[in-house]
Amino acid sequence: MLDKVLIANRGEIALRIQRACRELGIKTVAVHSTTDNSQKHVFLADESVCIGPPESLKSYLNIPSIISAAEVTDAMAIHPGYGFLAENGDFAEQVEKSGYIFIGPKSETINLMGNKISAKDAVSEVGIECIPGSEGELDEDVEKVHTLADQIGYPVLIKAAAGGGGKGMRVAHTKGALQHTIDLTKSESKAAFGDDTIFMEKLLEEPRHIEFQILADHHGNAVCLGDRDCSMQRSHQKIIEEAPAPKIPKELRKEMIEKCIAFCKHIDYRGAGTLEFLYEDGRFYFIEMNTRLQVEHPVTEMVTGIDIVKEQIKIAMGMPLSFKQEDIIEKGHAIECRINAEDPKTFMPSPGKINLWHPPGGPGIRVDSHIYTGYEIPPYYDSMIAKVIAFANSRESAITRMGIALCEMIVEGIKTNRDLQIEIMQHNAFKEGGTNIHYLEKRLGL
Ligand code: MV4
Repeated sequence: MLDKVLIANRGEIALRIQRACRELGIKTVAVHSTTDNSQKHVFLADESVCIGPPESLKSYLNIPSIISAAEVTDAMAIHPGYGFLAENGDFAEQVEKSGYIFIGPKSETINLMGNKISAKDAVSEVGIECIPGSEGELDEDVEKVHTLADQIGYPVLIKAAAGGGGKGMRVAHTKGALQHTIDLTKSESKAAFGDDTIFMEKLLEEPRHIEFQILADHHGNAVCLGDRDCSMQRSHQKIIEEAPAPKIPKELRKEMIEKCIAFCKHIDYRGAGTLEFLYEDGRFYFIEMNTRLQVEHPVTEMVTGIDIVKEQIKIAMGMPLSFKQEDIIEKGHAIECRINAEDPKTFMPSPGKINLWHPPGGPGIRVDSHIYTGYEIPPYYDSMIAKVIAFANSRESAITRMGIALCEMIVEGIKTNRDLQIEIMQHNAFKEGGTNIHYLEKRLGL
């Protein structure tokens, strides 16, 4: 039995993980930077440890400091949340080598999926389709590269193997631009990740971003909790997610669910994970896998009734999944709006003191947030301050509920993207469902 978990994160997700621990009767250790000593989850934790100064590199990314905190508090396991060290294979390895349970997959799995080339190779083995492109690493031979690009057809994308989430990626529209694009992507990747391995893909021009949530235990069981549509984004920051993804043919969806499960079994995956796809012209193409809990996990929880964070912890304890694929009953529709402390025009972060906070409520409304009246948003971290989730029987009703919730929400003292979210709930294209990844930027005239 796990009796104490250290939560190596901050903000809403630290609070979310803490609540899951409580339900399981597990004690919690909060770790925090000096500036975060007044975080809600720190107040509520059984124990807390300051792990360093405000800068993430010196606190939430400081591996020795976090492992020391586990030692002094005698924690048994570490939950990394999302961001920070959640997909750092070295961290997972050091946690396990130090004698603690890492609540997540094996470090080898994190590394396998961290490299976008090995990830594509791995999913291909179970028949998951990838975007046409180079077979693995891009050839050194200029002639061969040009021939390949001609075969694929311009525009092509040059991606860094070590990249992901929009980092280390460039488009070449013509043969003339190709070599320069390759050189640039290589040098940027070397600087950012210490690795200049790149690959080529055909550019999909108007895809949707759809992902599948999976859970797998240590006993060879794997399930898929369905899909989410995360196409509403700007600058690679998702702002709205929903489950299930609208307008996907039923049979195709079922086939994808089966393939995702087969993949988890194939690589002996354990824990929670997400397979990300681009969806265009009725086909799914794998792009990457996230080996962690995601920001948008609540929409899947609302439509399946499954607590993904509790399941993660139970899996880490070695417990088998308590349900089978056929036990999962998806019901209704859920939408999540991310509320960010940012300037609505420039999208620059807007840190500062929250003078008043009234979260919305009522049937079908869930608010995951760590803020409170009087809380001061520090300038050092992500600007997301709340997630408003609306659940209803139909997508249409969920949109209506979300609109009402956003209107009744009060955040004073800082600027937020609330009005933008309200506006999107009223857009006809959003109401219609199935907008692509460029919709928001086009709509904003960017
Ligand atoms: C692509 C693509 C179009 N064609 N690959 C961006 C982040 C990383 N996960 C992969 N990304 C993309 N890969 C091909 N071959 C377009 C994107 C992309 C994107 C993907 C998902 C969500 C938002 C996006 C925003 C811009 C570009």
